[in-house]
Amino acid sequence: ARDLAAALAAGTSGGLSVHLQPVVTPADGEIVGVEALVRWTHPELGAVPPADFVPVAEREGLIGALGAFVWLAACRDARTLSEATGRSLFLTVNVSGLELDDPGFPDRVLATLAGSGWPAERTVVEVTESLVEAESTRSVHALHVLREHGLRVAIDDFGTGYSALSRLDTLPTDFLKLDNSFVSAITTSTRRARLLRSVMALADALDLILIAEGVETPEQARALASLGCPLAQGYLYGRPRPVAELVASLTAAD
Ligand code: G
Ligand code: G
Ligand code: MN
Ligand code: NA
Repeated sequence: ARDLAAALAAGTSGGLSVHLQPVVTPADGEIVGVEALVRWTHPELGAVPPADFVPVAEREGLIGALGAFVWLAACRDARTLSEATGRSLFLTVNVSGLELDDPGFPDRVLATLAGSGWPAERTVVEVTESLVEAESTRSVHALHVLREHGLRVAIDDFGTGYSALSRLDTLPTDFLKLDNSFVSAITTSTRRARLLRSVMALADALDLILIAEGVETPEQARALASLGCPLAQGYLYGRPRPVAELVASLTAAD
């Protein structure tokens, strides 16, 4: 925890960084957006997964500082990538429940967007339903405020035990991100493929855009494309990488 506090105080030189993973249209693999994913390389431990240090940041009251670092780096890197590729990409940023519940959160995000010149209209806040405390009207209010300013909201990890259909009705939402674990079996199970078709119908009915996560094989990509899944993400299209690497690979391909 002390190391994380020091790293946050030092920012990039403390081993923290943000990687970007492409979000694509599955039929052609064209990049249309990126998800920002935080990374921390500890001087002795090496790479520490966010699943390990994000909870520590939450417990130690460091989540605000971590979020501030991520938002600034993500906006800056997304702008670099958009300018280098000439594409009008969107950016999604993961937000923890505690961060969202902080009364200053919407204003801080809006200030970061304004300061970095990254448009609110191309910004998506990723939340997991479980983290938007059912009783926290403040968290829900924060999402409404951000949407009034042009941002959009994605429900992350949809299809896992943490998501509830009832919340789809009450949360202000624009995207559904279908969890990795759900996509893995679509080509080997007809029932799973049918289930996916139903989830797509559900998304359509609620005017939500579906993003299938964890696409690793061409077969999965074909299955998603043939079902008309609008957006996808996964190692097949690109791993989370530093912006410089992504710029290099995207501009070399043109
Ligand atoms: O990239 P992956 O292992 O590496 O991410 C693991 C988990 O960490 C995911 O559930 C993701 O939502 C979360 N995560 C990644 N980056 C961030 C971030 O910047 N902020 C928060 N709060 N969570 C993040
Ligand atoms: O924010 P979220 O909980 O959705 O985090 C997504 C996680 O999935 C991150 O840890 C990211 O690095 C990881 N990931 C992204 N693409 C793939 C993939 O194709 N396969 C697997 N197994 N994991 C992936
Ligand atoms: Mn996510
Ligand atoms: Na997910």
